Amino acid sequence: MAVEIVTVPDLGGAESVDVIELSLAQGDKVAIEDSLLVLESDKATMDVPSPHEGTLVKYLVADGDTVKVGDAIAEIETAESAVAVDTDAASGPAPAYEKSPEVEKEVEAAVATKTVAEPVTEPVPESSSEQLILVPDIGSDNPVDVIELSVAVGDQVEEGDTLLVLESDKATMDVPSSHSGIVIKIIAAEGDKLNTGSEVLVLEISSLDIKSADAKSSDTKSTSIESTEAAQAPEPAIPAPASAPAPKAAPLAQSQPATASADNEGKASSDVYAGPAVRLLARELGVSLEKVSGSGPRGRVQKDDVNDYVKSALKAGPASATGTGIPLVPAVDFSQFGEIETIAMSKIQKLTAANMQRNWLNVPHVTHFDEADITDLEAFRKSLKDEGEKRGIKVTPVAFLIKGLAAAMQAHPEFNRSLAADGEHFIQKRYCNIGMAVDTPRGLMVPVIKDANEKGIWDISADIMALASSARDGKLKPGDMQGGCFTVSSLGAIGGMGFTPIVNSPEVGILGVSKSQMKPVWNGTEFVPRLMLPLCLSYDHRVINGGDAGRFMTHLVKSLSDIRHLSL
Ligand code: CAO
Repeated sequence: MAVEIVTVPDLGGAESVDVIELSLAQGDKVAIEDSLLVLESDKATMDVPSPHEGTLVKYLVADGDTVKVGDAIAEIETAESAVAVDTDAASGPAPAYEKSPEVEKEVEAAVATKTVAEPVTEPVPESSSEQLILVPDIGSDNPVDVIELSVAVGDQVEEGDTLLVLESDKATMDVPSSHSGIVIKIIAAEGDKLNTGSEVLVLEISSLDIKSADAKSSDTKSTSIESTEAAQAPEPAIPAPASAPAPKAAPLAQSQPATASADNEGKASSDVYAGPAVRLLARELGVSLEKVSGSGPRGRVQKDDVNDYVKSALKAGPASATGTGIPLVPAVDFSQFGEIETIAMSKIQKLTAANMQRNWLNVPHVTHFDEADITDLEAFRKSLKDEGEKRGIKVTPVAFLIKGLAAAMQAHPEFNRSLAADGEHFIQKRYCNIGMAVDTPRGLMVPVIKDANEKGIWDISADIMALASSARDGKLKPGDMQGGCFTVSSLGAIGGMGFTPIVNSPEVGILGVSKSQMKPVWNGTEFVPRLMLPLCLSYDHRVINGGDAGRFMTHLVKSLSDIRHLSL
């Protein structure tokens, strides 16, 4: 083993530059050409590639330091046999230069001045010609993948603008335009494999552009290494680690995390001021760079900015993490319309809000409506009043609903399932616990009646009373609210004709119950007054089909209409 000192390579004329990014951490494995750090002068940024393969022992500089050619920047532990590569631009991997927006402006200004000073003294006839753009020398015979097309037909491109991004198994590179003009035809497509000399696209260029490009080319060669190199050769970026192919993540662009950028909004990704290493990271994470706020000098997007963007996108919840692209509701200052008071939500209200949103967004709901004739059930329930008083138990219609639900779930086991987290299996439950929504002053709570299928009306009624009272007194234990298979939400004592309850996922169904009413019902020969109970069954359509729901509801309605079925 040996320790090699890496020094600052030729800076293309710059005397001293700032260290603006340390790309690795102490102890990281380094391959030849991996970016070690990013330097920035007042004209350009560049990645410094490693000339050695090994392990990063330590950096000898820190973020923000100013360094010059030959300064020691890092120690790399290498195997004795490892071959060192000279970082000098002539023989080693070229540092990846990237023009800052200021440099681009300077170059444009220089070209404009030149154009006015020299060729435009003679009027140039306005004509246009087509220019076929080819892939420049990519330094290898192996084809490389087109991973990003940065322009579209009709776009006006300036010389040096990125046309497309190529990726080999070792590196990504931006292919800049060698001319200014309008894109009239795109030949290469994303996913294509291209070689040096492959056709990329066709530009329509005016004679003015040709002249100015020529003038710029001859002039800037001597004055600005960065700009001419960038315009005429592909811009090598940070080499991708050999073992880590760039995964194509789903774009996070639709989400709106807290760090959504104001300064880069509306720009094309290729116009955002960022280095090749950062572009690679953004591509790997599926982040659109124009959404990221740059915290570096002059708004340069850094790796940390991309990582922070992803963290904040994940923190923003399902709308961002799942890429649903749901636009946020704008904040409104209601005080402009009248007097207001801001009231803090209770913990339960906040939890309920989060659960409802999660379930509403994740579960494809359908609600099935029906009515049960509970005239006889109600007569029977009332007949239990005296005995109930002796037992200290009040029997309400909800006890029969829970009993009926448990029986229907036994007969239709698909209602006692959950979708497995992998989305490819059902979990069939052999137990039958039924949750009951309870309206409390602090918010909605759902205690669970355990083994409802094994209990009679008295036991279920006793459970309802005990759990509802604990919920209202804030005395429920965590275990009282766990293990539910299905939920019942009764608004019968309050009113209403029907509603669409939200499935309490990962349960697959919820039964909403509204207020029973006497209605005239046709019995085949005449209308008779019957007590009808409105039932609303919401179900997860990934697990339950409409036919299943219809059969389940019919079973439930039948057993509530004639409770003798519950004893079968
Ligand atoms: N139709 C007509 N009357 C009904 C009824 C119905 N569907 N269900 C219950 N009732 C009547 C009962 O007959 C009883 O009246 P009597 O005292 O005259 O017999 C009275 O309402 C009992 O109401 P209750 O609320 O005290 O008891 P319950 O067993 O009916 O309900 C519970 C218990 C915990 C479900 C209920 O109190 C509750 O909190 N419901 C709200 C659920 C909720 O908020 N759901 C929405 C969730 S999503 O936002």
